[in-house]
Amino acid sequence: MRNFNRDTAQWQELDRDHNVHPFSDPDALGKQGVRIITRAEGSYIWDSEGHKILDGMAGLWCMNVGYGRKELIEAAHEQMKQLPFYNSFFKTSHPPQIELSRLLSEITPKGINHFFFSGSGSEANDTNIRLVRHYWDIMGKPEKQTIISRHNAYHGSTLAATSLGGMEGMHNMGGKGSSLLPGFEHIGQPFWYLEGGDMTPEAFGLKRAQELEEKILKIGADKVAAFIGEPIQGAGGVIVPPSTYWPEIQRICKKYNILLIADEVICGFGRTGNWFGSDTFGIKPDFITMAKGMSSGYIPISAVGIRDEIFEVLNSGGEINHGYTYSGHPVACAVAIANINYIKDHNLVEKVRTESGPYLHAGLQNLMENHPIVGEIRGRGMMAGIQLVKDRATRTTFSGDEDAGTICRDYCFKNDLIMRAVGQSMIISPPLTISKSEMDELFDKAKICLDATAKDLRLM
Ligand code: PXG
Repeated sequence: MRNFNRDTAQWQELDRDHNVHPFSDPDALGKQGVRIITRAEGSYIWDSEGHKILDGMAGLWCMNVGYGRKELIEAAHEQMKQLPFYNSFFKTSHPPQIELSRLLSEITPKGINHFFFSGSGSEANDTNIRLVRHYWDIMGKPEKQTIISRHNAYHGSTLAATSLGGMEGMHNMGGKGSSLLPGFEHIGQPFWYLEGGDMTPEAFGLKRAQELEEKILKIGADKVAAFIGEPIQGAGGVIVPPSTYWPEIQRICKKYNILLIADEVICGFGRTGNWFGSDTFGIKPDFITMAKGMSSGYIPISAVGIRDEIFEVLNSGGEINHGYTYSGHPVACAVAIANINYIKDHNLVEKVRTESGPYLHAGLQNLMENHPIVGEIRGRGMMAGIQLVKDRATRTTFSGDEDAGTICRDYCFKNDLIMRAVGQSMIISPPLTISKSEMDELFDKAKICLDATAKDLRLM
């Protein structure tokens, strides 16, 4: 075992001196000092001070099979010995990539049988943008360029994926709108709890879906290439659309000849209780984006899955001028295969659907029933959001100095629980392998943190 022999203070100092962190204020973080994570096993991580922390976020929504699985580790080791790298550019391929594509075609939604590999969710979404436009060009409609997404959507951090996403703070980095490329439009998100007002969830779901139709008519269907959405918005706050939403989106895409991209980076690989969130919501996508749970985060890999009818067109269109050095990296493919086989061999998808998912949601629901600042529990399978509210009856959230999300997140830190705050929601997305007793621990710790938050805000 490697021994990086330093203490916490030394790590923090070196980190401050040399590391620039994603989505962080470097000065504030440097002053505060980062937490150093040194090892992990199953559903737990350990920090450099020896704290054992329950990882309620599965790393970053990705550690689907849990930490320390020897099947994945050995797959990487064996593949590194046999063929640590070869590209798939120049009329070559290799067994791990071919086997992984075959395996993916078995588990992805029906009709998705071709895959283009890359290293991250952002790169996969860039691939989607390029392939979608290429498709319309081959179809003789090169003016179909615009891609419609949702406000508050997260689809990655490359320039194109930032534009595809709907996060204003990201669009405005570098100056107002300077990180928003032309050719991207956004409609409202189907977030009933905060934005639905007096409407029923069903009526609101329809209304938000129909914003797509309004946008298409405004731009002109002959200019719109695709719509992209996550089956459940993850980073946006675990936003589960009302039941009316996806069927209406599907109808509109079909009516106006718009391609549908399902971003499954978080929802994929069992998290919602099916292999893909598209299965959970009856979505029939033309493209799907996958990453994270594809290798349970053990190694970077992502892919775009392409529907047969679409691939037939791409297949007839000459050269695809797109690719990354690490497209189909053999070690990453070998780990992804071991990961998918682990999920299959341990029946994790079915367990999430019938056992662990219902257990998680029942436990959280129970927590909510007796808690003044919990307004809603949402999610599916191993994905949940706890909406913090000031007043449950009127669905009024905290604002200004009363930042319940940050307060609660800080209590989670102190109580050795990882729960992420998105605005005024607490997010839970544990490994699919989390046991019932570990979930009980999660409920107990969450209650301590919620109680402390409510007391700070004088609501308990
Ligand atoms: N699509 C979705 C739906 C994602 O959640 C990406 C694309 C981009 O993937 P890469 O591999 O390029 O990061 C993501 C990533 C958070 C958080 O704090 C979420 C993500 C990334 C970083 C932070 O919730 N999701």
